[in-house]
Amino acid sequence: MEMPSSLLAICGGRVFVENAIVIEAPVHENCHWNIQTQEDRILVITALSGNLKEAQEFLTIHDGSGKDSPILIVENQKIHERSRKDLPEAVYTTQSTASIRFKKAPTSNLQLKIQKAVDCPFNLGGESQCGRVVDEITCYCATFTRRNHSSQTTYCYNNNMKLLTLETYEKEQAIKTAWTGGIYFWTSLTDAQQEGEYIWESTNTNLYPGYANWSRSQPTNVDDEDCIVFYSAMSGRLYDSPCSNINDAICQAIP
Ligand SMILES: *[C@@H]1O[C@H](CO)[C@@H](O)[C@H](O)[C@H]1NC(C)=O
Ligand SMILES: *[C@@H]1O[C@H](CO)[C@@H](O)[C@H](O)[C@H]1NC(C)=O
Ligand SMILES: [Ca+2]
Ligand SMILES: [Ca+2]
Repeated sequence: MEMPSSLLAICGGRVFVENAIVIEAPVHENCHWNIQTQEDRILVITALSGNLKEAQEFLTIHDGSGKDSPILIVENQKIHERSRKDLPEAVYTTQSTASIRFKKAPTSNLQLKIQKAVDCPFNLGGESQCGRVVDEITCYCATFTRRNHSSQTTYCYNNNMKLLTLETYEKEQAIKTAWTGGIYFWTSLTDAQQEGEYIWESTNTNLYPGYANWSRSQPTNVDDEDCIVFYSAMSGRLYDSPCSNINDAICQAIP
């Protein structure tokens, strides 16, 4: 992950957020920041040092950069049902721009971290659950309608997401913690192109030499098993399986 560039004690201005920036609270009053990220992404604001709720005494965060853009408040932020409970307090915009207006200079050290994030949908219907299950910038949705691998790929795509990738132990654990209980979820891992050459289709990356946590004696490739499910239980791991099997799935959106 790229280190956020830090804007030290500058009084306001225009900034484009490639991935993340850090704003140090200004020492002057009336500092005004206009912040923008990629058009189809949103912004998430957290406090690196200091407390975001208390910071509302010194500044207002606006959804958009217009003069009349509404003020965003920590308390009013929607919490996605499956989100991690240990994520920092955050404010999300609904669009790619935000503005921050300091009414007065904070009395103690305050650093705001502003990151590019993806929107997390609430409206996928009763058969699905979404949340910030890994970190504050990504979004994951589980669908509990069982479909074959290609239909689940399409389902994710139709909702502006992609089928799951599991590139690290930490991510695997976070997914497991969010949706435990022995559920088979389709992932985007497949060796359909060439037997034994596993590719995370959603990111077009080879499985090897990356993190690969197969269940014991998997992959087996009996009956042409070219799609991979993740068994979500505390001891759960990967199994290869026929692509025509029907399973639940997890979709992901990554900024
Ligand atoms: C694979 O997953 C199991 C079950 O969560 C875990 O105990 C094990 O440490 C993981 N393996 C690796 C190589 O991380
Ligand atoms: C997957 O399911 C869809 C919809 O039911 C069906 O049209 C398609 O043929 C299936 N594909 C495979 C590989 O089973
Ligand atoms: Ca195979
Ligand atoms: Ca198998």
